[in-house]
Amino acid sequence: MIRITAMKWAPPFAAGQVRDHRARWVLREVGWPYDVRLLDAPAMKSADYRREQPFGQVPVLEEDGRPALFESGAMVLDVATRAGMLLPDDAGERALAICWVIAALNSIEPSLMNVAEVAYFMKDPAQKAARRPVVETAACRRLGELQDALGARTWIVGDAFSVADLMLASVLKIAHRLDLLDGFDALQAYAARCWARPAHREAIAEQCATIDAHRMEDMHYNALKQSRT
Ligand SMILES: N[C@@H](CCC(=O)N[C@@H](CS)C(=O)NCC(=O)O)C(=O)O
Repeated sequence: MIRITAMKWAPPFAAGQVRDHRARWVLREVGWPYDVRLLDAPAMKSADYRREQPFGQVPVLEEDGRPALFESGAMVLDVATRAGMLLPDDAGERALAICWVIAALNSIEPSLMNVAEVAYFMKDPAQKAARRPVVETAACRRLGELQDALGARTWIVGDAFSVADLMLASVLKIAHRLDLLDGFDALQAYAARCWARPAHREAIAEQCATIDAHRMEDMHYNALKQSRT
């Protein structure tokens, strides 16, 4: 049985966005059952867990007899490849779909995370006001470039939903939560198409139900702070 690792709780801005939704989504797309292991903060930063996830983060995807995978992009590609689903049949298109998974994570997500960092974590109002327009301009440039690349197509590569669409739509959730998709009508329609898939809706509902069932105290952040002092 496949097991993925997630956090017991996440703050409201992250509910439905924590990256284990990518593993849940792809597994539901291909119809493979899985268990979920829930961790608190000290467990995520423990030496034992770091042997599976060197950065002390979620998600991890484990299966008997295979090494634990610790990058959501790797999980999505691994599951799709092994299932023989969610990747175009044509070799060239398949290579391009993989290219778009990497682009989502490497060329688009970082610019959106820069905005998220300001919106959710920067405390000083003056610093926040000065930085937000800078990072927002850069992020919107990337979104515009993605929209141009998508053009009038339904899916980013080929004529069917693929892992490339899954990962792009996952990354676009960050932009949506930050109200950055306003004005990008084609991207919004594209993302909505992907988010409407039953596998995505179920994955998000499952993650949110876990978060709702826990409280911040269940993460034991204080115990982690104390162990670091
Ligand atoms: N590149 C990694 C990023 C994983 C990541 O950022 N995980 C976040 C949750 S979405 C996390 O574990 N944050 C808690 C922490 O860093 O302590 C992936 O795509 O799997």
